Amino acid sequence: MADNLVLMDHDGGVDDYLSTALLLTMEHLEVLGIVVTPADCYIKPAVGATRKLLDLMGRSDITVAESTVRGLNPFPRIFRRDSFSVDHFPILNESETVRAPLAAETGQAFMVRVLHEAPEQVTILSTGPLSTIAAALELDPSVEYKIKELIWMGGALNVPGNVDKIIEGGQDGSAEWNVYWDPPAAHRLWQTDIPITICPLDITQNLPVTSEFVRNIARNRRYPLSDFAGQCYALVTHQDYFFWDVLTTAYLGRPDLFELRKWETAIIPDGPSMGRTLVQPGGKKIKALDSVKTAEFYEYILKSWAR
Ligand SMILES: [Ca+2]
Repeated sequence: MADNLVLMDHDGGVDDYLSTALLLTMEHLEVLGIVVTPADCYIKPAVGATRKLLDLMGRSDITVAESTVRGLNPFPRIFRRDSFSVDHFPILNESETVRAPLAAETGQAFMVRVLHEAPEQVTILSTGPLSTIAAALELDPSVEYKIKELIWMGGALNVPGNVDKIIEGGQDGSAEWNVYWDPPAAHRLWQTDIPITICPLDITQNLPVTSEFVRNIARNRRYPLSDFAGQCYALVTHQDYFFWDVLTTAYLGRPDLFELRKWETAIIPDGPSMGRTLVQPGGKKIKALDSVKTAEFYEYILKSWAR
C-alpha cells in the first residue's frame, strides 16, 4: 500500500466530516490518522464527531488526534457551533462507547510521529488552516521531506476572498478563511519545498450545494452514510454553501475529473490583505484545481455515500 499513504488534517466543520466520510470510501488509499485542528469548530465535539464517524464507517482502527494550535483570526461562532450538532446526531450515538482511539499526544506531535514512522512519503490532505502542519514543522523540521504533497482547500487566486470586510474590520476582502485564520502558518508552508496543490475559491464558487442535491441524497437515505450526509447538509442549507472540502477530497479519489493549472503565488502574512493568496511571478510554484467535470463529480459523491 506504500505510495498511497494519506494523513488527514481537518478543522471540524460540516464540510470536514463529509470529507472524512468521502476519504474513507477510497479503497486505494491508506489513511494513517486524522488530526483535528481547532478552527471551524469547538474542538471537543469535533474530535468526538470524527471518532464516532470512524466507528460508523467500520474504521475504528484509525487514530484521531487533537491539535492544540491557535489561529490569529477566529472563525465566527455561528460556523463553529455546528460541531456540537454533528456530535449529537442520533446516527453517531447509537453506541454508548466510542472505539476509534484518541491519540495521547497533541495533533502536531502525532503528525510528526506518523510522518516519521511512515515507510514512504505521505500525502497530507488538509481541509482547514495549515497551523497544525506548520507547528509539526516547528517541532521537527526534518518531517518536511516525508511529505509527498499537500492537498489543501485554501486560497482565492483570481476571485474575491470569503472573509467579510465588514465583520472583519480593516481587511480588504481578498483572503480566504483557511488562510486568514492563521496567515503566518500558510506563509510558513509557502517557504518549504513541499509540493502544494490547492482547491481555491476560484473553482469551489462554481459548485454550490443546492437544495436539489440535498434532496437527491435524501433518496439514498436507506444508506447510513447518505443519511449522515443529508443531515450534515440540512444544517447548512440556510446559508450559501459550496463543495469546498469535499471537492478537495474528491481530487484524491477521482483525479481524472479535474483539470489543474500551475501558478506562482505568495501568501500575504499581515496588513489589510492578510491571508491573501497572491498570484505573483517568481512566487512559490503551486498547482490549483482549475475545473471539474461537474455532473460526474456530483454523481461520484452520491455513489460513494450510497453505503
Ligand atoms: Ca474545513
